[in-house]
Amino acid sequence: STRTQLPSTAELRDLAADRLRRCGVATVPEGAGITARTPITGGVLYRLPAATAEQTDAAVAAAEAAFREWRAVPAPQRGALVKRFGELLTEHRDALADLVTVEAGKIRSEALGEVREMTDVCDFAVGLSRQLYGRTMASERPGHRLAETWHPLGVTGVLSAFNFPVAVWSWNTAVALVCGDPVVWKPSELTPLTALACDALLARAIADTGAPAALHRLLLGDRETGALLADDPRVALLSATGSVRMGRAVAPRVAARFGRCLLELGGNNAAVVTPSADLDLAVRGIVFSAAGTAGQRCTTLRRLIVHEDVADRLTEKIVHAYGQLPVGNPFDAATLVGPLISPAAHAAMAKALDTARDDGGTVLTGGEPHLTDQAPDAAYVSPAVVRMPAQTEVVRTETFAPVLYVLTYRTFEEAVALHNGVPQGLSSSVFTRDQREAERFLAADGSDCGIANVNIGTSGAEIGGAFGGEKETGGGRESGSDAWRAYMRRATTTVNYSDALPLAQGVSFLQ
Ligand code: UN1
Repeated sequence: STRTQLPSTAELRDLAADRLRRCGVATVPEGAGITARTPITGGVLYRLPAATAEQTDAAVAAAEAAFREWRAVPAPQRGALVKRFGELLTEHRDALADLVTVEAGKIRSEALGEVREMTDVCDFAVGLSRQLYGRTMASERPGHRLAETWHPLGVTGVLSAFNFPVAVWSWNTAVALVCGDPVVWKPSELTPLTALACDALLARAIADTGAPAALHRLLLGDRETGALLADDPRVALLSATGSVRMGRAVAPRVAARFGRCLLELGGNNAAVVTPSADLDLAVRGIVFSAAGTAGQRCTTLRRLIVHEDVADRLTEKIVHAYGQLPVGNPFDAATLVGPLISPAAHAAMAKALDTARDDGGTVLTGGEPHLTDQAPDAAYVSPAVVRMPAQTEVVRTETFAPVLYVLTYRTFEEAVALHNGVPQGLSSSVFTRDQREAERFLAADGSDCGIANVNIGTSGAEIGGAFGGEKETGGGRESGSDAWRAYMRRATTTVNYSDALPLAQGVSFLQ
């Protein structure tokens, strides 16, 4: 169904201006390089300046200078900054969530969830600030101590995507700051306003705690700004979230100077549904993961691999559930599917559906545009489910839109082979009540993804685990567990407290 009443671009601009002010952005800078639009109407909210090469250089230089100070501040004191930042995020939760809805088109509950993800990672990072543990190892030599210490790494560059305009930046930033690293952030060109709000809130936390002002620098820029950060040897770590294409452009440049990259690229996530699965529970998990966020999460469920005995029953239930999804104004409490980010995203979806049909697929539901009269520059569309005869090229490709391809299998081996038979390796699920199947899916020769779930969907991970994936997803891990290690350097230390000088490996020299 379609929600009919959309706010006007002018109303959304006023709302954005008010929420920006509340977050501490008194005036939005004016320029020509970056266009802030709202996907709710497709209209232009602001035109902002893009960072020049000189400004990018100055931002990195300032962050580098801040690093020299910050690395010597004890980690628990660094945690105090992140604690303050988390408080400010909680205070400004509603304003920030509104900006996420205006700029990324997320429904209210998901926008609030994204801000919650930010405060969660702040809590995590504050705890981490007292737990940046190294190991001590048993030395093979008498009177020797062998240990490792983790030190701050240096300036962390963050390139982030439109679909999680604030949370992914915060995973990187909260952890980098407690690890002793300043951050230079280039957000997506599509989401400059949420970035201004985050930058202002963090600047306030920095001022409130007396930390160096240049611990955070925001660069509103384009691909060229990203390339400058990739090439800059002062950027010790470049954490990049986005498309595989972006990763291919950035990673070799960082590698050429032996810099460190943390890549979080495309996903093509699948769920295997076995005959023993609780189908009603599976449907809820599947629909949230496939149609939630209008299919624009890197963890979105894009492929369903269903046992042939339950395929018809399951797809019928899914198609029924899709029929109940209200598409429309994301500020409307009843809406579950907001707009796609742009008409280009809609065009990519339509093209994928055409290709799927050419490949012998049947579109069971979805693909219809909505609200085209009211908002011709926006892209509202019903999420689609497509039954496919085989895992063709289009199924193996990540289209950043709500298209769920359904494939069937006969044996569990076949299901796992189909599951792993794509270039991406981010998130995965199995729905089953058979413990053997669940464990086989999680085993070394099961799912090849960085995230493997049982009886929940592929999206909506908690921040406590390490987030990321294998193959073309890029191999990086962010947020929880020991992902912090990517933001630090390890020093291995041997101390001789004896009056002898035994050499390792029993080597004898000048003895
Ligand atoms: C992303 O889409 O880039 O697991 C991140 C999830 C969220 C993060 C998604 N916690 O779906």
